[in-house]
Amino acid sequence: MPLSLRLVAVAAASTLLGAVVVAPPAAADRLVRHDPTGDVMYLARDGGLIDSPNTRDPDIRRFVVVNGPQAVTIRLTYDNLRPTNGRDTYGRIKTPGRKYFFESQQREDGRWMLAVSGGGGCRPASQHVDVKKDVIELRIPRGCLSDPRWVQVGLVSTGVRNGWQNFWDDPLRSDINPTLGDTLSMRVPAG
Ligand SMILES: [Ca+2]
Ligand SMILES: [Ca+2]
Repeated sequence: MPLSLRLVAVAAASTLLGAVVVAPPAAADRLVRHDPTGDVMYLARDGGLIDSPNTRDPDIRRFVVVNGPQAVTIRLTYDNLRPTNGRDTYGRIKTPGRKYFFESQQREDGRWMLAVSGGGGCRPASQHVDVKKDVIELRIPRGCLSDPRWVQVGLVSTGVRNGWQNFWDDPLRSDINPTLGDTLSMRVPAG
């Protein structure tokens, strides 16, 4: 399915007046992508792929990128963000001049870690995890990304079992590409 900028169109029709109200489009500095649930795939060690629709923990259902005035924010809404024995979400951010890599990990001890590389270190990057809302939000200050005019973001969410990233979901595809980061979003311009 091709990517598209989110167009917020809320129409309301009155049974009395027959009026239709359409909200203005969403801000141009963001990408909102809805991904199906039940599209997790199992990646076997021999490279084989098998549908795994009942594996919920790495299943992303909404993917938002905001190229905001202070930071680039990546907001991921999962189908079920309950604690697991291992979860790893990683990908890359492409800007006009560089590529950066990031990894958000829930370790076996339950702690959440975020690492951003490729920019000479990025300690101010942070993440907020809201398990009740099934949301992980990564916030990467613009200074870490050389104040990008636009960004493209690609990532995969994986469920880890026995030290192996068995279960995969890519919020930009209904299948997966086992080659990390090959699926990039469209450009999201700075707001
Ligand atoms: Ca999904
Ligand atoms: Ca998907």
